[in-house]
Amino acid sequence: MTNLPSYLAQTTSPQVAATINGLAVAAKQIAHQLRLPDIVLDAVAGKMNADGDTQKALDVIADDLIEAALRDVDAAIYMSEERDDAIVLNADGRLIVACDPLDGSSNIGVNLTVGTIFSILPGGADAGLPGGADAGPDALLQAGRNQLAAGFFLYGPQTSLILTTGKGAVSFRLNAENEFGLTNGQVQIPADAAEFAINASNARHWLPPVSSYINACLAGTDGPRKKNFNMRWAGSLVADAWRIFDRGGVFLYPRDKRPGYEDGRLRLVYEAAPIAFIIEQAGGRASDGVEDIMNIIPDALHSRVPLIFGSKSEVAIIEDQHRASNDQI
Ligand code: FDP
Repeated sequence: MTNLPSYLAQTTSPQVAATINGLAVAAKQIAHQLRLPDIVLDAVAGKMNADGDTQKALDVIADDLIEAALRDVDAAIYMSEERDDAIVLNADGRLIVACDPLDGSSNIGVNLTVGTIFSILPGGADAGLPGGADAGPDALLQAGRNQLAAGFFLYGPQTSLILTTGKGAVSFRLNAENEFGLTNGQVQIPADAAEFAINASNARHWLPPVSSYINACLAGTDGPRKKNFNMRWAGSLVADAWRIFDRGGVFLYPRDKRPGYEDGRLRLVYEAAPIAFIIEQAGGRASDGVEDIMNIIPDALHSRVPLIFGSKSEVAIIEDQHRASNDQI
């Protein structure tokens, strides 16, 4: 069976391969930490992260393990949900790595699936950008379209990885030899779907394009879509995304009328952009309702963005609702 290092050797540069192999080492350590028999899963670290979320002890452990793994490879800069600012790892490094070290961690106390999302961007002279300690906003705040690779590790009943190096999307599973082995052929998202994922408790705050899309789904065979839809919401982006990669569907975390949710909840650099790259490579789409997520240049490291992704035809219908609405996002 093809393992992760041999897949990477065939599909990407030695620097990107070494970085993903380094992240895989950190992911195995994180998976191990999560399974320690005496771990208190929802222990709080006592701090707020850059986004104002309460940091769990495991958020900090995951972040530290990733930083340590990246120091061993050719990464120039590390950006993390758990840190206010980017940190320079290697002044001569050529890559920028952005991570959500433990996505879904507000679910961790109830033993639900969490994961590590990563995005690898060009940095340093190779990209015609100032690297290392001189990296400025132009180097750090790049559109997702510039990504060299992206993926996420899933810590669920199995430890898995879904990955793109720009040559399609593939998945791996941690096997009995503690190696990530390639599972299937290319991951392909079905173009059509009849399953949606949204936090429906926010329905009263939604804007018209989202309300009309969801209402049409809820109306089932009696409504304009003339088919029944199922709903699933894990509340952990990585778990919801994995399901969509596996069997199709659409995910929405839209902007809404609540103060602080004008741009939704999810972060562009280390959540939406990497998911968008994998989705596109798997034949799906990711949009903020109007614009392709991959084309959006972040204003800041922790910028939020409305995120709608999944099966192509459903994302197209939601974009049509936005175009038809006077309440553009
Ligand atoms: P979490 O804060 O637990 O890390 O990344 C943010 C996130 O979870 C996503 O994984 C998840 O989809 C979303 O928040 C859930 O937000 P709501 O609680 O507002 O539904």
